[in-house]
Amino acid sequence: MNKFIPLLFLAIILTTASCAQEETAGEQEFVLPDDGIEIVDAWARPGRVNGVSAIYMHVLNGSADTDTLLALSSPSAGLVELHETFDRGEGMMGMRESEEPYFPGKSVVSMRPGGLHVMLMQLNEALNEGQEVELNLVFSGAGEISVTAPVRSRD
Ligand SMILES: [Cu+2]
Repeated sequence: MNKFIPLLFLAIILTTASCAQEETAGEQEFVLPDDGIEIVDAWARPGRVNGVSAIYMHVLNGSADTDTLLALSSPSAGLVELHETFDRGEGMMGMRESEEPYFPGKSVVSMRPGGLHVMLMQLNEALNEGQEVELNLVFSGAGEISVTAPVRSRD
């Protein structure tokens, strides 16, 4: 019985350490817009024709209210979805369409590798490093926003 206690402590320490690291990596200061939504630092992963890519960004909602992402599209992809990453257990990660496309007022939602992302599927062109990909987002409050994301390998 006593053998399990140190193991439990170790598990807690490891969990705490990895959480702290994530927070440090996410320590970035943003200036929220006075109103509406602003998207900063958008970038896309490389992808092949008929393949997939992902776009990451920080979504800054300067309005007082939660905004909802209604639609996504890109001239480079046949299908675009907001995805979330989840733990499938046994060290496997999966992803699925987010059922909560909500962006709370006066806050920043960050899309990062291993987390929330915009998934580009059915690519109609190859996305190579140095190129750019266009993404259109439609929010219920902020309306339509277009961003241009440079394609780059994961850094
Ligand atoms: Cu995805």
